[in-house]
Amino acid sequence: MATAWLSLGANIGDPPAQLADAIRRITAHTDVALLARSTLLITKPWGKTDQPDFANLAIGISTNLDPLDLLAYLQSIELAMGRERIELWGPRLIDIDIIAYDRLELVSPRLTVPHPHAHERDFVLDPLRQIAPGTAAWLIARKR
Ligand code: A4P
Ligand code: MG
Repeated sequence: MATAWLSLGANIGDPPAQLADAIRRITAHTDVALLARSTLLITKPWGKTDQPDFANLAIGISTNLDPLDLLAYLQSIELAMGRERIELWGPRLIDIDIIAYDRLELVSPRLTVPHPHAHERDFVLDPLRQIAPGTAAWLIARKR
């Protein structure tokens, strides 16, 4: 069993409802169990600033899926929920990123963990600190 930390975000449609729906879908998998869930935070857009505020939260899961199978499962949920990839860092119905998968360090064409921007994004770190302060500290320390 691995522990994975996921960051969820949305800024169009009904963000709180979409985040709740995404968590339901993620934990519906027989190989995924919910360990922890942060509160929902309203955050200013990072990267591309001329777009609506985001709703963000973090969850921790325990899973038997390997990292690439987990990514594929999360992407299938994004697609099922109507996510369209229009613009980098642009508005989205739902975005699900793998922030960390145990202490694995992996750079591959489809997946990089820890997430390459996690350590510099408060919208990722603030919710994560609520449920996994050690992992949040590790993300920052490994970039020093
Ligand atoms: N990929 C590689 N590593 C990972 C990982 N650890 N987790 C690949 C998830 N995906 C990973 O992502 C592009 C590709 O990254 C995927 O196909 C996957 O193979 P994407 O979700 O398709 O594209 P994207 O989300 O538009 O781009 P990107 O760079 O992932 O955007 P981000 O980084 O997700 O940023 N501001 C606030 N306040 N809150 C937000 O939630 N989100 C973004 C999006 C920008 N600004 C924000 C927020
Ligand atoms: Mg993404």
